[in-house]
Amino acid sequence: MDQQLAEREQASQRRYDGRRATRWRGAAAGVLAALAGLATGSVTAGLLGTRQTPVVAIGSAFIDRVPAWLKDLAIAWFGTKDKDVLRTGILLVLLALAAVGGVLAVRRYWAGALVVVALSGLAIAAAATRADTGQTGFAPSAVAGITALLLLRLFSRRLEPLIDFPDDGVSRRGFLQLSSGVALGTAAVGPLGRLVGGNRAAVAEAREGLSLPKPPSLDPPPGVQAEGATPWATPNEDFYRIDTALAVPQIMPSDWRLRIHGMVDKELELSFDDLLKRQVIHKWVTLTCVSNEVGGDLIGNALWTGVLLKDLLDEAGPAKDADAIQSTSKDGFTAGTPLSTLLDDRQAMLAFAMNGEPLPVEHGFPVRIVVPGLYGYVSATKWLTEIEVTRFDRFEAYWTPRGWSELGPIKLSSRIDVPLGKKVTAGPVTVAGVAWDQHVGVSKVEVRVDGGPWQPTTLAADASIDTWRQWHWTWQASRGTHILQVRAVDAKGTPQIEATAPPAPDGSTGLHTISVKVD
Ligand SMILES: Nc1nc2c(c(=O)[nH]1)N[C@H]1C(S)=C(S)[C@@H](COP(=O)(O)O)O[C@H]1N2
Ligand SMILES: [Mo]
Repeated sequence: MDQQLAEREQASQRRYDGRRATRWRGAAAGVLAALAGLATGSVTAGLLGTRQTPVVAIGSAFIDRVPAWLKDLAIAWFGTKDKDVLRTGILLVLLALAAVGGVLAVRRYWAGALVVVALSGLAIAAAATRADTGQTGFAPSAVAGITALLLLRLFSRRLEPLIDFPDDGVSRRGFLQLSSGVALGTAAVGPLGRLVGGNRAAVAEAREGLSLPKPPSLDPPPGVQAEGATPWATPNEDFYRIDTALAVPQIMPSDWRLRIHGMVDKELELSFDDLLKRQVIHKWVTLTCVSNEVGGDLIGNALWTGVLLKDLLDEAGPAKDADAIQSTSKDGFTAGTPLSTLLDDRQAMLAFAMNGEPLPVEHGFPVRIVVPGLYGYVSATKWLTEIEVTRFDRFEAYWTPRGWSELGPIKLSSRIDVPLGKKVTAGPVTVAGVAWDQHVGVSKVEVRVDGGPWQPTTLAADASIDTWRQWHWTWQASRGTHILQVRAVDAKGTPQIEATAPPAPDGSTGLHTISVKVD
């Protein structure tokens, strides 16, 4: 009787020890499985070129949903570190829940697995419901979840025997081996990911973590949108992209340096933080590519945030006989820009944000040049690393020996956006579009039908002479196929060049002409 009791007592004591022994091991297993999952998730993000690591996905969803007052409070408390705090917070909560999942998984694998499925499901849902993540945004979180599930299974197999036999050396050693294996593997995955995926994930995360000075408003100025025309402000994801970079340069903001040198009194070297400490401006500027064909879409309008190049150049003190800068990108691209366009009132800038977001990596992250009035190839250097103050007779920029003009002021041009390729029925039809002559301005836009008389259109409000201007006109359309044409006049009264010219060497000319079938 007594012996039975003692045996039972012993057994229950052993189970108690077993539970204790497996509890902290289970928690460690959960944390290790989660860290390994986050690591494979990051590598997946790097390979796919998405910035949606699981933590970023959850963080972005959180930021989207959090009330404004809480955001303000976070910024008041943590300043520009608010996003670091948020990411650390999310990581800690994830790891704490993973620890709970690990403890549960020792005795009931499915219960721990449920925790993992719930957490990765949350991240997958967060990534999948965001507009800007593309098709692959969910994948890093899915890979993270699968990694964690598999590892948790291995861990729970090793830990199960310890419940009944807490002193079993073989099981203990097995757990230790598996833990150190997983820890080593996790530590190795990061550098491996950078090797195969470039620095993409790290740069994407750094970009996501930046808190930059925000423009007072992202809304277009009142009255600039003409009914039916292209959106006046071009969203970042729709902004045209032109560059010679086979692989987009990946620059960590913390590594970025800009050297301003050459024909100057004082050489300057700036870090990204140095730039942020300077006076910041926000300015709508319409960027245009010299390769844009008549009627083409290599043009976009964005709200740029950055610092005035004039301020920096004044500090460096250009020599009297300098007439140009040669700007250089991380990938070796160069542009030659007249010094005068950087020192006059047009507010040429070093931009680090676009439409209120850090520059997208493909648009020059972390810093690019924006000069109103000049085509991109002579001014808008992305992934900027160097500015040399010099003279045009001392260098040739990237495109000059390749058949393009040394100087590239944007040409006055106009475009019909509607009714392009749309079904049109006889009666009143809205005809609308854009016209641009950056840093000169547009004063008039006219359209004509079938070579008839030029008709005045209604111009939308002008935000500034550095942006495109929208126009619209109501056409009393009759049945049949018709030819529509548009032309603009600049703010000085000079009409658009009607003769057709190709983009090379200094920008296309000619009238945008479309054919419309009216039923
Ligand atoms: N580093 C780098 N910057 C560059 C280029 C390039 O090839 N490399 N192309 C220029 C050209 S031709 C244009 S039109 C603009 C386009 O800028 P976007 O891609 O942001 O629209 O970037 C300019 N900056
Ligand atoms: Mo361009």
